[in-house]
Amino acid sequence: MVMVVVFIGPAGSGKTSLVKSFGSWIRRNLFLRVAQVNLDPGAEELPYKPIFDIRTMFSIRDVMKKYKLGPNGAFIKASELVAEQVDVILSKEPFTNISEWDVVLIDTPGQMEAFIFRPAGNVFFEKLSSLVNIVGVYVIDASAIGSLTDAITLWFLGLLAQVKTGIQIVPVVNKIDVARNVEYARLLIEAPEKLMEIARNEKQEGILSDLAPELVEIALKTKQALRPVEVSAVELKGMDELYYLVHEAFCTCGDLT
Ligand SMILES: Nc1nc2c(ncn2[C@@H]2O[C@H](COP(=O)(O)OP(=O)(O)OP(=O)(O)O)[C@@H](O)[C@H]2O)c(=O)[nH]1
Ligand SMILES: [Mg+2]
Repeated sequence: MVMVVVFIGPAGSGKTSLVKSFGSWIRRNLFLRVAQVNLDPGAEELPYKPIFDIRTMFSIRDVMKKYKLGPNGAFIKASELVAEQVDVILSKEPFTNISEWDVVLIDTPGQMEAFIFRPAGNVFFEKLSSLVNIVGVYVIDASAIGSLTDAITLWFLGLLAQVKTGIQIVPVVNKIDVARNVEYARLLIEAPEKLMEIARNEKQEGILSDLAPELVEIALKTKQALRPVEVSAVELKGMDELYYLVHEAFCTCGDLT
């Protein structure tokens, strides 16, 4: 059965780098057939050769020109175009010959507020998951976690992406080679409620410590049994761990701890 993996995450977290590195690693080590897909109309240069590239339909520059929009407006418009043309996208390879692939890796724009959190964002995920099983990988940038607030914000963003897309999402910590606070990055995945406890005990992070009890409750209610997977797309670290995590996520009986 084909594994379709959608990489989502904030701007610059390493989605494109991971689609490239993870794809190459799977080909080289597992000898599987990997198709890479680019759904980011704002991408300039891609480090991999996509089987489908949204820029063959429109790029952000095209959208800015045609609709006289700035870059942010163009990303919102582009997400609407993806929704309108989802059937056209799914009528192209690798979606039309999906059974010929073992793994399909989908790269998405970093503008999560345009691609995921707008109404049009659901259309693509709903349509794709009605055709094949998909798993989302939420890419967390380890170099972006300095403070407790950074970690809690990224935890929340992942939770919201899960709620909005309705697909199963597994988190991965990328850029472990340049991590600023590995401990917070691990807790964010393994035991987010402990981050909120720290906020309460330290009483340093203003409103966070006031909200800590409620945040602990949400963290416990939404907690998945997940092991923290730490990777580096640049140094090709942790690719085997990522593969096993994604593979297990496809099996509903998988134990992700
Ligand atoms: N040190 C380090 N840098 C990384 C890693 N992964 C990505 N980068 C760098 O982070 C920057 C952004 O990487 P991209 O792969 O373009 O990130 P993205 O999430 O696709 O970015 P957008 O599509 O713009 O949202 C690039 O300079 C990458 O070289 C990593 O594991 N370690
Ligand atoms: Mg990218």
